[in-house]
Amino acid sequence: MNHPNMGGVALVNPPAFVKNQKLIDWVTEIVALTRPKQVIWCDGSQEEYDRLCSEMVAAGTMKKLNPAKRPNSYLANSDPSDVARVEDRTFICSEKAEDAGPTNNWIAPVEMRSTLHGLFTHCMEGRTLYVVPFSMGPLGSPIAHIGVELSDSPYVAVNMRVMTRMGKAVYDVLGTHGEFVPCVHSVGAPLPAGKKDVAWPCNETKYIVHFPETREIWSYGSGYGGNALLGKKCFALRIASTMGRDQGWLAEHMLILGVESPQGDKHYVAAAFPSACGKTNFAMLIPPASLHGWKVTTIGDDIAWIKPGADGRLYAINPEAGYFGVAPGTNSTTNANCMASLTRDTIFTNVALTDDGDVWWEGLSKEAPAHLIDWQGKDWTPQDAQASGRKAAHPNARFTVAATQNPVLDSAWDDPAGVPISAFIFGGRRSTTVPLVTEARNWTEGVYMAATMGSETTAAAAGQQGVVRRDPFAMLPFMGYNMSDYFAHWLSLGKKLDSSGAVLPKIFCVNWFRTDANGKFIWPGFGDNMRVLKWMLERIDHKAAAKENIFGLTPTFDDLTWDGLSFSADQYESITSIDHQAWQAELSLHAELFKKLEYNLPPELERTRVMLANKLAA
Ligand code: SAT
Ligand code: MN
Repeated sequence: MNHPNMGGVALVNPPAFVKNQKLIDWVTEIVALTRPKQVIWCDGSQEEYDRLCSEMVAAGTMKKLNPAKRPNSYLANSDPSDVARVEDRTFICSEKAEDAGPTNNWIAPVEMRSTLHGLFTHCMEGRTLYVVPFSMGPLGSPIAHIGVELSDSPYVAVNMRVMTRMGKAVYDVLGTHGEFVPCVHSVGAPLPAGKKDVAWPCNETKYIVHFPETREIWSYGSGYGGNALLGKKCFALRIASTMGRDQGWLAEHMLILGVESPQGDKHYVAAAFPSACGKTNFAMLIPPASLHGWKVTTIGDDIAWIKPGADGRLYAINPEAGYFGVAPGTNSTTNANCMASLTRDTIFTNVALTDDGDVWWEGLSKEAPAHLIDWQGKDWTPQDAQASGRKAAHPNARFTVAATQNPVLDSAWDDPAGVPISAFIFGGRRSTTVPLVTEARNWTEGVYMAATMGSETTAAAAGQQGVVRRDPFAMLPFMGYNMSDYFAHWLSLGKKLDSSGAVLPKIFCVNWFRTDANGKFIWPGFGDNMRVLKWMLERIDHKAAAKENIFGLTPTFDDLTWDGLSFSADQYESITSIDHQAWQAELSLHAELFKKLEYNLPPELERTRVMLANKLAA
């Protein structure tokens, strides 16, 4: 093979502001392995962002949208084979298989290192290696952690600038001896001299690899989302969860929102839902006009890092600085704050292009435009769609946008100390069985609810959609260690806080997604979820009633506020009823899960299951 760099390896050339020798040595080593044609040390400036975007426009990776419609915004279309996270290609390579546990793919580190060595050898040939320094969390905050991603994808570099605190200031925080999590990413598409590039390079072979003990991330073959923006799921969840286990904190797949009552009482809650179940919408919720005076503000929409404070309360930060949200279904009714965030300076991926140079996706407007270029670059009309069912936007199409563009961003979103959490909410997408809302009677019961959560799969991950799978804590695809050890970590944190005399956050379980006989959602959701949130806050402040049921505490119809919504007691019954047969089946699925997670499963959880089964049988 003819390597353009055969005669010599590209110059690493660190700029003067990079003073961390370990970083320079590591970049030198990866450059020698992957053989890029050049190295660019990103400074995170607007000038750099604009330049990389222009280069991608010239290369056909992105289109610039009409500046009169959507200033400084771009549309990228990925390869049709590279549109979502690849869970079956995601690996946790701990020394021992049992430390990855039965929910993760495990390969021994020595074996994986040798595979990666083969894959990464000369894999960046003909491409630029971008050094992308980023901070997860406010720069210099004691809760924040630094990562450096080496990527041959300019799309990754610009997305990381939006999604994290990225750039020169990170090198300053790193100083000469600061620690960082090394993240190596390649699209796996070397470009030997004379070979023409494609718009979205990637490789059929994909590996998303984590070494939890040495805190390293290696990603190969994909340029999309969580596979490639390594600060997000790979670092902020999989690696950070293991850091949290070792250091006594939590890294969770949770949005964080602030909610203020008309009297000015403010609480923060953190809510876990699987991917593409509406976390971004919930985090930016606009309360119905009939509930005037209630206000919701956003801290984060996807990930929370949570640490016990000196006062015994749990404090949360959003380690990210932007949103990588699902576009389809987003509109000014479902999420007006989101729509307001997307008016400029946004990167869209896999949505459709309108004839006047703007974007469109299913659900943006009732009527689709008469003609579009779909996410695969093909002509699209509503008539074609009707005949073939072909979508204009991919169901996992995304927007990347800075948090600072969110009109309801909470004033404490960037506070290095974090915000105190009053409640945790866990929710899955279940068309049957699980009621609208249940409050756990105690911490253990709450952990049980979270651990046994099920959800119907979505387009956020490659694979079959709409099948119920157990997704404990909405962390199934994001756990960096053994799931049972993680349950134990939650239980022991609760015990520790409780014995310190602290008031533990309440735990609730919700389901917005029950459907009627025609498969239509019964609960209006979106802004009306405020009705449930309001009840939760009143529970926290001892102002609302609840009724004991088999699984926990639930509001009766009269405990919720119905002003401005016509929703009957019968409808309420249809989303809160407990079907004994369905729950017997549900509990046997919990038993199946516990069987799978038997190794190190905390005995409290099985005890709770037996207690619930007995109540159900009584
Ligand atoms: O692709 S991402 O992992 O970033 C989005 C998601 O699945 O939540
Ligand atoms: Mn997510």
